[in-house]
Parts: sequence; structure tokens; C-alpha cells
Amino acid sequence: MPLRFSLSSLIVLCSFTAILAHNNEDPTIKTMEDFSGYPIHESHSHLSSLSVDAQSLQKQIDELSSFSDTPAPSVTRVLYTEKDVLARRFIKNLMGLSGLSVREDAVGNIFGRWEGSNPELSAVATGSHIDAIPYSGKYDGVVGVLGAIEAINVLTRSGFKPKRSLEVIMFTSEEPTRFGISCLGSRLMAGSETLAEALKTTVDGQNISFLDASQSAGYTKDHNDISSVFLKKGSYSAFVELHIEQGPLLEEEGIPIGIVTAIAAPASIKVEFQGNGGHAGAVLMPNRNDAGLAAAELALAVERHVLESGSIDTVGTVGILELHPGAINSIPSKSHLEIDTRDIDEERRNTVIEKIHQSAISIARKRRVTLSEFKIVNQDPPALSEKSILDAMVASSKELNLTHKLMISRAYHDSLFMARISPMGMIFIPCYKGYSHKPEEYSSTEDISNGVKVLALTLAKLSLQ
Ligand code: HGY
Ligand code: MN
Ligand code: MN
Repeated sequence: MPLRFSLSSLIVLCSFTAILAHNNEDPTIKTMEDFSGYPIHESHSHLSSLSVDAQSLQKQIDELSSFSDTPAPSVTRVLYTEKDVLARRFIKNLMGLSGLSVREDAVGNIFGRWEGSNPELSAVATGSHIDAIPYSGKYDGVVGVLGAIEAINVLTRSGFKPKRSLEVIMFTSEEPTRFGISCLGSRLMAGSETLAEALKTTVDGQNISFLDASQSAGYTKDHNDISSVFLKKGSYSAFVELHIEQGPLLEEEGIPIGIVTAIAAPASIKVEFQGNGGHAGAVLMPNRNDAGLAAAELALAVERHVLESGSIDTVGTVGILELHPGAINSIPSKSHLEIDTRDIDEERRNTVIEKIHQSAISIARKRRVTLSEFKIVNQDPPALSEKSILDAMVASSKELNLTHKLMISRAYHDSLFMARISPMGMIFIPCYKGYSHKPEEYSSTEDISNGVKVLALTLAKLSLQ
């Protein structure tokens, strides 16, 4: 019986313990020593006056956004395309300049490592993604990769010496754009056998196989290599991701730091209807079985079932709706929809999926079309942040005199899957009007610098534990 839980009750528990934890801390705490309880050299004690090179970080963000298949200010950077490969090279170069030793796995997850003084201990990891959905912005994911590299620079400049190694990860393909699979790299790292199997036969919209695309970008062409990406539970002692909020709360409340207590449960479904199609003028209405109208009715059913849940935390989107043959004077003979539905309560989300499935079946019957595909691509549980990492993030925000807010993430992230193999935490920074997945996405250099400082201090604390 899979573990099912309502996140809202767990969030209260988690937040409560986190609040309890940091209320017991001494507010006069000033140096790392007070936090980590480890004797650290004088040279580390000024860690709380961390300096971020905000100018060069912004320059890097702007330069990275130029590797795009759509004109500025939009960014489109899809897995294993030429622009993705150029962007990967840019990231690997920056990792090298920061003194990190760089390696890549079979599908292109990139790791930059700063060896700690005690190689026996599992490393502390941080990172995010740089792929970008069509016509999106330049901060989603990027802040967590370039910001992580800058956090390493901040620590190096401050004279910090890690005990646990620190590792920056750039995950391959967090977005589902090319192969319809979200968090492909981190899902594999978390050991998804189902995904490893599926990738042997998966093709993109141009019928290019995953393995051919992977090989064209310089990665594996052999499906036997895919499971080499799997990491064991405990591979890292902690994973922390810095990310823009992709929501309006922090900006509205004027709070610079979000401490994520949990990540909502995402699911995606692919649906196809087939009918006879025919001539838009000659086929009279009673004789039609219009696959396009079936799709339209199902899209409205998605909205209805989501609203029926009675919770503002349930969301549903039909982001892809394609009609074949796509001619004004031809009745659609085929329609293809892709549905994204999420909730912080896994059970409630699964009820919506079931209702959508029932509606697809009844609409097909009523409109005399065939429901030729109803495929749940992913139906993931939510993930909870680890209390010890929450404490480190809250302590770091306090030490830097940055107010913070405990909150959930309605967007999914690689952290959702890293939580399956490592204790996880996320740091949010505000973004303009909460905009994301659109060219107007924006975070100020000040907000990004604050996030990098909290990340750097949190990594330092976790590295010394
Ligand atoms: O869709 C998401 O939640 C993420 O931004 N890819
Ligand atoms: Mn995204
Ligand atoms: Mn993202």
C-alpha cells in the first residue's frame, strides 16, 4: 500500500518543529562556531560577512541566456540540442574556473566537486537545471546552478575549508519538453528502473530516439549505460537547491528568503482521441465523430474536476492540445492532449486523475470517438524537506539578518527526486510578480545575492556536520 499522506498536516508538523528548533537558538549567535559546534579556525569566523560577486553572476546569467533557440528576452533551451550543448560547455568551464573537478554521467548530469578534508564522509550537494521550456525566462533553474558555483566562490574567497566535500550538480533535463519526462536526470539518479527501461524506446516529436539524441550531445548511445546513472541512498549527506519562487508570495510580503518545507505532488497524462475526420463542408453534424471536440470537452472536464476538489492547492493545466490534420476545412480525425495536475495532497490529486480518466471514457463513448491513449506519464508523491537542513537554512538566514518564510513549492524541482536518495532542502528567492515559464521572469541581483549567501552559509554548516 503506497505511503499516502496529506502534505498540509505534515507541513504544519514540519514547520512547527522547524519553528521550535530555531526559537531555541540563541539570537545573539554571530559566528559559525556557535552554529556548528565544531571548533573552526579564526579564518572562518567572518563567514557571515560573505561577499557575492553580483556583477559577474548577472553577466553569467545574461550570457547563458544567449544560448537559446528563440530571440531574447525569451529563452528556449531543450535537452541535447546544439544550444543545450553550448550551455553545458559554458557551465563546465565556470565549474573549472572555480577550482571544481568536473565529471559527467552517462546522460549528462554534470558534477563539479570541491574535495573536503574528510573523504570518508558523504558529500553535501547543491544544484539545479539550465534547460528552459519554449519561450520561457532566464532565471528558472539557472539561479540554482550559477548561484551554486558562485556560492563555492564565496566560500573559497572567505577562506572556508570544507570537511565534507561540496558538489555542484547541473541536472540533465528538468523540463519535460523534449521527451515528455520531467526531471529526467534526477529521476534516473534516484534510481527509476521504469524510466531507464522507457528510455530504451522513447522518441521525441521528430521521432528521434533518446539514445540517438544523447549520443549527438556526446553522451551514451548504449541503453545498458543508463542504469549507471543510479545513485545509492546516502550518496549525499544533504542536497540543497536554490531556486526562484515561481510564485508571488515572497515579493508580495517583502520577504527575501523562502525556506521550502515540502514540494507538491506532480502528475502528467497523455491522451489521444481518434475519429473519422472528413470534409468540413460535406459531413453533416449528426454524422460526425469529431476528435477535436472530444479534446475540448476533456480540457473543460479537467478544469471542472480540479475545482471540484474544493482545495485551492489542487491545480490542473492542459498545456498541449494538438489537432490532426490541423486544417480549417477538415474535421479533426485525431487529437492529442497533455495534462499536468498537481496538489500538495497526493490522495486528492489521485482522485482528480481518476475523474479525468472516467471523463475521457464517457466523452469518447458520447462522441463515438476512440480513446486511443490514456497514459499516466508520471504520478509522483510529494517530498518533505529534512529538518536538519531546514534548521541550517533558517540559521543561515538569521545569521545574515535576512527574514525568511516557511513555504511549500507548488512547482516541482530536481529536489523532489534528490529527496529519495538524500536529505533535501530548498531556498527560494522572490521573482517579479511570481512570473516564470515566460520571458518576463526576473529576479533582482540583490535577491539573487541574498539567496547565494544563504546557500553558501548553509553548505558550509552542512559540510562541517
Ligand atoms: O513545471 C515545473 O514545476 C518546473 O518548473 N519544471
Ligand atoms: Mn521550470
Ligand atoms: Mn526549475
